[in-house]
Amino acid sequence: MVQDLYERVAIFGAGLLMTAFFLAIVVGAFGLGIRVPTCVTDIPPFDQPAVVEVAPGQYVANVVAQMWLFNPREIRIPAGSLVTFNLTSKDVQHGFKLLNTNVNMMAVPGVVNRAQVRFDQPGEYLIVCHEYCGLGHHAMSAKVIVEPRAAGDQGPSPARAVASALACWAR
Ligand SMILES: [Cu+2]
Repeated sequence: MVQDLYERVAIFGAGLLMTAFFLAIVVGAFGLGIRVPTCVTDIPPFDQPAVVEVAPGQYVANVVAQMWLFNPREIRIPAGSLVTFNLTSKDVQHGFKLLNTNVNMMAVPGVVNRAQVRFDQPGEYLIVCHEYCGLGHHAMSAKVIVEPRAAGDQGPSPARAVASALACWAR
C-alpha cells in the first residue's frame, strides 16, 4: 500500500495532537490536581442531609430530594423555631410543598432553593412532592414534627428570632 507523503504527515500530526491532549489531561488531573465540577449532592452540606441548630430556636434543614424520598424524612423541632430549608435534588426535578405553610419550591438538580418558616403551632406538617417524578411519586413525602414547648419555656423572643433570621439571610 502506497501512502502519499501528505497523508503520512496528516496521520502523524493527528497522532501527535492526540498524544499531546492525552498528556495534558494526565498532567492536569494528577500533576496540577484539577478536578471537574461535581454534583451539588456530592459536597457538604448536601452529602449528608440533616437538620442543624445554628442558634437558639433557629435551624437549618439541608434537604435532598431524590426518587422517591426526601432526605431527611423527618424534621423534629420545638414550637417557635425558625427553620431555613435549603433544598436540592439528586436526580430529577421534584416538588416540595410544605402543607399549611406558604412554602412551595422546586427541587432542581444543581440548584439550591431556599425558604424560611417559623413554626409556632405544634403538630405535624406534611411535605409532599408535587412535581411528577416517576413511579413512586405518589408516595414521596416527609414531615416536619413541631413539638410543644415545656410549660414556662417561651422559646426565643420574636425580636431575637428576626435578628437571627436577618443574619442568616445575609450570609
Ligand atoms: Cu414527585
